Amino acid sequence: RVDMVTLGESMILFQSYNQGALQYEPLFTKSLAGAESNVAIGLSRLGKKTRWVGRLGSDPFGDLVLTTLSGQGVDVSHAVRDHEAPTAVYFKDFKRYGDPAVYYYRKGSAASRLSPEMVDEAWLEGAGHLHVTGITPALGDHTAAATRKLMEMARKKGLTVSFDPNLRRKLWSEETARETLLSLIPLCDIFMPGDEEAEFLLGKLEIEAYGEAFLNMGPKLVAMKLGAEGSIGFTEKASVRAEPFAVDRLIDTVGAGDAFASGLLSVLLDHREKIADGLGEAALHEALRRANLLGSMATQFKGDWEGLPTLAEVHGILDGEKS
Ligand code: KDG
Repeated sequence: RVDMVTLGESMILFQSYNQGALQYEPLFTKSLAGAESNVAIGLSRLGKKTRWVGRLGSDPFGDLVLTTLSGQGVDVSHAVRDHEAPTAVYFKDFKRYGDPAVYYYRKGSAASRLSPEMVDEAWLEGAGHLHVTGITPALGDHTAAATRKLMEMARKKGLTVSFDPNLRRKLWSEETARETLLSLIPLCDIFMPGDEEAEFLLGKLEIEAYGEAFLNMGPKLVAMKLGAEGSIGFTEKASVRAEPFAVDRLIDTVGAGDAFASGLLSVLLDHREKIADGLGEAALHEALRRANLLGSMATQFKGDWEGLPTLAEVHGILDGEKS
């Protein structure tokens, strides 16, 4: 049994060793990145069985993606190797104040060649939940169509589906991004935008109005990330706010949203059958708190996922709070 399956592009990430300006840094560390595989790793550390599906080049970087993910307990048996296109790479630049800048080298990558005909029902075999992001549809019309097909397939097979818009402005035009992301919302049960993404999609509204508007599009649960304000969850029955966790040393914000998704799903997947009828307030609050905790932990370590906790660590922190 697989708790969650996800589809996306995973890349090799190069980060400057000294966290200096990219152009002058002589040393780089090499790791794995990719929003969806970040979520798979996060959930796996929290004790869930996860599967990552994606296309990789037949190159050493593709090998590294597979060995890293399987080392983190993620099932990669459905990953596909492309013999003509490479695994993508990307660089993080820590020079700027605030969020690191990212530079992608991913045009024409193996993952960007995903098309609807390649989508395979076997990817969902034995799985209860599918998680997708707005990054895969940003790679091209054919990857958008493939994402849509997999979401529809999952729903038909009775899986629950979560969708994080992960808006990456560098990858596509504003109009295509808005139109495509909005068109995928009705295909998910759990929608998890950030406040800036909500504004991008619907214009400036009160936070509560975003919740109502997204619920009206079809999802049963909307979990909104509010940055330093924590998060808020909406269902037909309730709206619940969860306080943020302090960030003592802000190092790297990239991956925080994926950490949030892992924390949230780690609780929601234990209540999967209740999502359709509206999850209770206590479970929703627990999911949001854990999501906030993971989001804050991710920002305090270099790398997208290296700072993510195990379930024992989460219990240690959250139980410590109560005593
Ligand atoms: O959410 C983190 C991702 O942005 C990062 O891992 C790289 O998947 C990535 C992307 O496309 O930006």
